[in-house]
Amino acid sequence: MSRMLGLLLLVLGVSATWAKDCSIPIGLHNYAKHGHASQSSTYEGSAGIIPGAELAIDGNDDSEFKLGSCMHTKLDYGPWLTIDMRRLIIVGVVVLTNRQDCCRDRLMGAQVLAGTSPDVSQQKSCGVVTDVSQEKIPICCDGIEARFITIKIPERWEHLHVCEVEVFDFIEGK
Ligand SMILES: [Ca+2]
Repeated sequence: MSRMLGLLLLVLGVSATWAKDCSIPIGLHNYAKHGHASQSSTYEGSAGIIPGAELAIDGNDDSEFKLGSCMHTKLDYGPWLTIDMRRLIIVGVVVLTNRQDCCRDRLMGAQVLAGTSPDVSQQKSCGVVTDVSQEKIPICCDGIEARFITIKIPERWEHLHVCEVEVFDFIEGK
């Protein structure tokens, strides 16, 4: 292999790595914050908190339930949260802030979907939550065109709770 070819492959390899970068963006516009959110049901809250879907996009990422910034469904089969960003974007990364005061394992296996239709069956999968060890969980969408983002726990009875969902667009070369 010539040195030039090796260098070219190295550059291509680095570019491919960048294209799959799912790190949490800093200082970019969060498209979820200006949207509308709905959820499969609303938990009959405690401490006077009604944990509606809007708390997932209120711009507040406090991760203790009692602080009133987390959405929370009832015990549903396949609970879901959908965010309408009210505009089409090319989605790069969706960042979930998981609840930290209790029950962080409930988010394991949650699917993050994105699409142009509010119909979840028409949305494409960005990825699945496989690690709940960190408060903030980035899921890479890698360029799916979408107006709607859904977080759904498939095929089990579960409470879904997320304290913030942030959606960032895809930056070519990042
Ligand atoms: Ca919140």
